Amino acid sequence: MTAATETAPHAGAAPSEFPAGFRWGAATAAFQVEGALDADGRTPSTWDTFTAVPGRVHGEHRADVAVDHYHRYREDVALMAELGLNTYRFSVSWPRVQPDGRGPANPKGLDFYSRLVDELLANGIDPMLTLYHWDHPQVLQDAGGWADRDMAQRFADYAGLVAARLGDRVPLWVTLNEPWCTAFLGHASGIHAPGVADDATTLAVAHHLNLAHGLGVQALRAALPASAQVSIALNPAPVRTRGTSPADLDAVRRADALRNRIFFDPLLRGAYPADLIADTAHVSDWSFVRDGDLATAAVPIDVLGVNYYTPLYVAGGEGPADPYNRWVGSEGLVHVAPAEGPATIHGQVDAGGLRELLNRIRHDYGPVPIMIAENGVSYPDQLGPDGRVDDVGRVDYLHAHLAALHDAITDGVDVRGYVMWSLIDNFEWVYGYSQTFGLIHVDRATQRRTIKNSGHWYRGVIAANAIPPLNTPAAG
Ligand code: GCO
Repeated sequence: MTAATETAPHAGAAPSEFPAGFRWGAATAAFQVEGALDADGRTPSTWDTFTAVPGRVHGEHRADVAVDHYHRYREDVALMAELGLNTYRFSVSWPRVQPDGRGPANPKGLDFYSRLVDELLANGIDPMLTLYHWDHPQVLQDAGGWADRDMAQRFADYAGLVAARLGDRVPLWVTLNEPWCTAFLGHASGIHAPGVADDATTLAVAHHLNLAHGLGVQALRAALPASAQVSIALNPAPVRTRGTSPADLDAVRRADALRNRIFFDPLLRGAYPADLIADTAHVSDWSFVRDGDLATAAVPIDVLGVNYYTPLYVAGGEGPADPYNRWVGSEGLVHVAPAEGPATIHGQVDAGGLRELLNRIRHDYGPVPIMIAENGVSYPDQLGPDGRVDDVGRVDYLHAHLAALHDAITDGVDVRGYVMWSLIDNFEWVYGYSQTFGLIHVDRATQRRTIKNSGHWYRGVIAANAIPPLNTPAAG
């Protein structure tokens, strides 16, 4: 992995301009914002089931209301327009559209997304539709879920139904959101739905997701106009070590294979990394990979979505069990907490890691166009007595990461847009509502929305298509 990690100073007097036509957006996900879990024919998802088990979610919070986006979407689109977004990334709830996980679509389920798309377009905002953001129908989980190869075809069929209804108006499509989380958090550590903890299953799930992505792209291409852009949103991370021993350096290689190359390589090169196969040979013989699968997984995409939060620090040797990173088949590999710098639930704040990551992708996988499909931070935001949310920490975070992104573009990386996570405070999975990532604050008791100072700052960036010098104080 190459590329500088320090962000070139943007302390000059001139703003740093982004390319013409650069996309500026914000993101949400169905289960995190919609609520209305039993409205209009929706059936339970695997996350409905997972979060219903006591002890799994902070404060026993539930997503049955979330931020009521299902009913308040017009108000939320108006706020997106006030922010000046030209792109809104949202996900479709599979069990809303296909309650039985197979068979014909539920018209009322699709109707909601059709209304949302029309509201976005009426406000000059391009829809960026994620087909799968972890909430597949429970009925499919009962049939084996992603551990079962058939799930890949179920996903492709579902993709075709959504594209048939919305493909005339949605220009940007994302097949899967963060398959690493589905595979490793959902099936290795088990701290995400469906709560499985089995190394061999994790590897099969990762492959079935890669296969599903490829079959999904084919289904989308069959239904969409040629102008549509198809992508996937991965959550890679720069992998680092502070150690110098051979074990430390080998820990970087192994963690990079399990976090990054297990998806980069099949999707962008049509093959799994040989070292990954070797490292995990005692866990699985990888016989779940069948002839033709990798050619399917590697079908061309138009854009690679990158969700970036933080680098990953590892070391060789033994260490405490790490609930977040279960290193499948890699005993003697430990995730270490970063020693310095401000840390959040996602780890160390490190804007230079974004530049490093994007240069690595370009260096190792070529000039694939990139969209930042998620980047953001949770801080404990408070509504002040003046009715404003002075989230200066989030402004600093966004400013530093946009400066790093600008540097990566200057380095030659083809970046087409930036989608901030998140538009609005929402249900943060096992953290419930305890973590707030939004540009928009939500009063949980009243559902009242308030644009935070970071939202006002972001609106200025979008209007100028540029970031101010880093030494410019955030407007209060
Ligand atoms: C993820 C998911 C989002 C999270 C966000 C903040 O990256 O984990 O895509 O659903 O809410 O990243 O953790």
